[in-house]
Amino acid sequence: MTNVREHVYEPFTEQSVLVYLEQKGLITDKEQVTCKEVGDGNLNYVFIVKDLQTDKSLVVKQALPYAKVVGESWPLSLDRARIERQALQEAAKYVPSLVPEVFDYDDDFAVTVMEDLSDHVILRKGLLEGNLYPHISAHVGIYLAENLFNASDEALGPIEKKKLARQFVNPDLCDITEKLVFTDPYQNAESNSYPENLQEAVESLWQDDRLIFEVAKLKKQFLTEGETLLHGDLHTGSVFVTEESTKVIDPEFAFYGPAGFDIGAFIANLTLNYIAQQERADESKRSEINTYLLETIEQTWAVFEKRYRELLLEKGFEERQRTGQYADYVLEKIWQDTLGFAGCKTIRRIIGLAHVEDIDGIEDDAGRLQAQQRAIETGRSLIFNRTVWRSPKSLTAYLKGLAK
Ligand code: SR1
Ligand code: MG
Repeated sequence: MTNVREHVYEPFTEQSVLVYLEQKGLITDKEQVTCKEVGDGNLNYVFIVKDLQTDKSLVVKQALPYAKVVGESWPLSLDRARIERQALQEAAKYVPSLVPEVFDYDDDFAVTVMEDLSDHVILRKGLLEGNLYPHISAHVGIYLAENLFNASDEALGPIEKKKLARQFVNPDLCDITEKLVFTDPYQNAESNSYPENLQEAVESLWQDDRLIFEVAKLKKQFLTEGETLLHGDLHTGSVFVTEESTKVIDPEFAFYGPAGFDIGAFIANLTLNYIAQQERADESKRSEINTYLLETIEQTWAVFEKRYRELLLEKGFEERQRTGQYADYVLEKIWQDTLGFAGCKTIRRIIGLAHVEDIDGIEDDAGRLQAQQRAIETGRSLIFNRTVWRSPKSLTAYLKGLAK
């Protein structure tokens, strides 16, 4: 290939991405670089391009016009690349050290060129290898507080907030979440994916009218409550880590929604990891891992709550929003939503289309089934107890009861 047609989208190959980068002046000689497609996500291509002489590298992420995990039968708007890039740029205003730097982009090609984080590992993988990252709760707590506050009505005022919100209308990606998180796991849907030996537990969930009603309420919140700009898919696969550094990646699901959705997603994935570790971790390490995960859940909320309160009291748009009483009111709602959404996010990873390695990778059949059943039950408890469990201690006390 000698040329890439300007403004005409085409999915890149390891060869054509170099032609594109050369045309854009982002590399000087395509013969002097290596390129590898490494995307293992559900939706996009990710190329790592490395200059052989300087050893400098960058990432080229390109959206595909369909969901890679399903195939061309599930078309998806390419506009999500713009949304992801703008969400990264928004986050960089408040927490530049916690997101990858965007070097360049091209909306016609649905491409973002950004910092290569190959020296980091995906948090989910790191946790599954038994590694403990001491700064995760401090970093993710701050990421959540800064982003969720700074895009809200209380930070921006209603006019600027609406101007920002209209850039983040993301129907295709919201549709994925609406279906895969809030709808399909609660009915006999074609997209569901679970083992036969879970059929009884799944059917009992489908018959649980009280649960179905609570999830319908949470879905309505997701559909209608445009409180702030969300990451939209903040699981442990969307966080890159080293011992010292944390980078939150992949905000292609970004949209204006209820703040608790992001916090709930993160806590749900720590919860899934905790449940899985009871079956996976070496007995000699399990107690240390358990303590770490429970502390990380508690501390993520504590750091988020403290920083969010400070921001609201200091920068609230109206004087009456800069009071302890108002902060208590806002944070209580976010906490209840966090638990409810965490419950939905836990259940979807067992019954729905997209699973997590934490649970699916448990080798022992009986152990895996036990973890799947526990995850469903924990999800149910999170949803039902969202107004009863007043702090993370209630959740971690529940999880302690599942420890081996
Ligand atoms: C069709 S995409 C499946 C899932 O992958 C993403 O990470 C989101 O969680 C989505 O629901
Ligand atoms: Mg993703």
